Amino acid sequence: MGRDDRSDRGDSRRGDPHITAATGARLRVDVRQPPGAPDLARDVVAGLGASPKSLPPKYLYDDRGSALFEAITRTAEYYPTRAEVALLESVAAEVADSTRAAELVELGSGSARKTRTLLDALGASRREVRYVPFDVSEGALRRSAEDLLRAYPLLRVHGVVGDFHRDLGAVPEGGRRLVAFLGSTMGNLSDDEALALLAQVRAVLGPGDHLLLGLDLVKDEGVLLAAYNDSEGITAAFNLNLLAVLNRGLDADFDPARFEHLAFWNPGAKRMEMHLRARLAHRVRFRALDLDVDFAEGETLHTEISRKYLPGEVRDLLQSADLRLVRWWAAPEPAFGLALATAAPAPP
Ligand code: AVJ
Repeated sequence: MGRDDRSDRGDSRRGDPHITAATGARLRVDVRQPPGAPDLARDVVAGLGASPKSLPPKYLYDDRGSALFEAITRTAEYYPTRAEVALLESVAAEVADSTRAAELVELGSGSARKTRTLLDALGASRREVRYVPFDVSEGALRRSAEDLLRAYPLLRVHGVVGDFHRDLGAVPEGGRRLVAFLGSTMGNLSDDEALALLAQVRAVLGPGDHLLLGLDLVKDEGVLLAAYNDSEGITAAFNLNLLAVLNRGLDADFDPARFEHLAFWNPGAKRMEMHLRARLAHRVRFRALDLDVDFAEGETLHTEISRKYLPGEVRDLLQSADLRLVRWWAAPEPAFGLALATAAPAPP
């Protein structure tokens, strides 16, 4: 994802026309290039031109998609958020003790609740802590930043709106750092992409800095299937919203009624998969690309993977990215894990 944009990393931070000033003396938001039309056009040409068809999951999170995901986390069946919140609440003091962080960098949209749990444990209500949220959705980032600034009078927020696969180098210099990558968001990545991302995180960790990684764990298939096929149909709406993103972004003519939500467990790859399945054979036009895409009846567009981990593979995964596991906490039923890691000491 976003491979070809590497060249803009690092050198263009100052004077970047995408960086805008923001409200409030304690709030600054740098707007990097969000996943917008150029990326979308390229990804559609590549992903819908291929067989099987697929698109990167980041396009699910426009403002409506982000709101639908928040609604998913409140469904009875979607356990990961509740499992992680409960685990985090029970170990936050240990995380703070182990890290003594003065800066919390959060990758991906986290629920405000998780952020507050970490900020409270880090003592943000009585000392100056810096919070660096990193998100593709500017709306979601600003809303949560403003809530937090009101709740923590000593907090400073320096948000980065961007694609963390590409813009992680734009995370501003800071103090003793805790990078939180929660919600099992890493599970959306292929194993190769996850490794690449961990290596990028590793690059922004100095001595004494930490990574806190939330990972959903392999569990009973029925629990997994229910979580991605909630009875209110919110996950289906979240998945189908991708078609609205494509219609708007590339002037396409998808009819959501011609697709159905499909989510299943892939045991070989240890992941949930979300697809949109065509109910009938039809053609979709992308006016902005002057492109027609044919769907056969029953053909699927793969929209998301959600990798579930085995506790035994976490240490090796981190190690492959030159990270060292220092603490591991796991909650049973529904199983969910939190890993605390540091940059492995440089070889002699
Ligand atoms: C936010 C990526 C962790 O994969 O469980 C929820 C997104 N997709 N239901 C996940 C999601 C369908 C979620 N993550």
